[in-house]
Amino acid sequence: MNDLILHHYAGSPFSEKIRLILGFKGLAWQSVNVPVVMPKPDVVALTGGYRKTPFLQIGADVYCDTALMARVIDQRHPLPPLFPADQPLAPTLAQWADSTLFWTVVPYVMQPASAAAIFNNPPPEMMKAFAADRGPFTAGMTRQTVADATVALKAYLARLAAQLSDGRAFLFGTAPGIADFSVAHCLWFIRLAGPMAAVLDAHPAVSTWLDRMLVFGHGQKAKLSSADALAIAAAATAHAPVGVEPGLGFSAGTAVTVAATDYGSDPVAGTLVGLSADEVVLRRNDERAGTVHVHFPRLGFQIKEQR
Ligand SMILES: N[C@@H](CCC(=O)N[C@@H](CS)C(=O)NCC(=O)O)C(=O)O
Repeated sequence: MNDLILHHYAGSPFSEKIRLILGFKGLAWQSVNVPVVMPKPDVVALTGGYRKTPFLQIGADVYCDTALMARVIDQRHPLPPLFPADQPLAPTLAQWADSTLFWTVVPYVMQPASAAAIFNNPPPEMMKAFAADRGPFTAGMTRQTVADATVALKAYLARLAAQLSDGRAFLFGTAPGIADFSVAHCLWFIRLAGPMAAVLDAHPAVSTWLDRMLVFGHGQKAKLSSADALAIAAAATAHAPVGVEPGLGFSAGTAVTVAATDYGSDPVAGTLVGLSADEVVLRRNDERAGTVHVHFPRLGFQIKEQR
């Protein structure tokens, strides 16, 4: 059994991004189901307060944000490559998809007709609880109206169709890369949206490309309880090697907080043990999870000294 533990839930687009990457790599992994709304006590025990979905656990190392998780999976399982050398701009297109495209798809998909399909005709209290949870989660963000999002989505789909119009199999050519997975999870979410999914029909090349992406599947998953995942962290005797590189503004051993700069910005407090251009790593102790190293991408996260 692989030591990769994905904490996720079925309806989460960013989780689908990682599930498809695990399928692309043909990996076996352990699957912990997390709650869709707060409270999430077993999540917070591992992450220290980061509540976004998904996150990846390997022993007592916890990796937050799919941008970092994708790199970690690719480093441990390099073939087939997720970051082909001939796709230097793919991570930047992925970053656009994970932010702009995702936050265009969300308001489009959360219209009443499609929300009913996604949540399987939810009772009104459930939608109220969901809205009450996500309000503070995205406080401070300017959310697109449905009218804005519909226009933008159509423009983006037309651009994607133009990119695929020479008959290429994937966005940057014959092999898929990180950009394909980041765009795919957004469009997968539209596919769940019942009648509103018809927006994809205008672009058969995009639909065919999405089918090609979804064929990668999810690899081999085995269920794991969150209690067992916590026990695995507590029993681990080592962490992935890390170090604080000089010249990046912070020294090893400093008490810091790390928080996402876009939304879901709950700060995680700990001792700085790792820092590079790619990641920031905190050591923290939890009663149940033991000594955990929590890893974040450096891009899109703010580090502050604790006062
Ligand atoms: N930048 C993050 C975004 C993750 C994200 O926004 N996930 C959504 C679910 S798809 C989320 O956290 N929703 C709130 C929640 O699950 O509590 C990543 O790449 O992992």
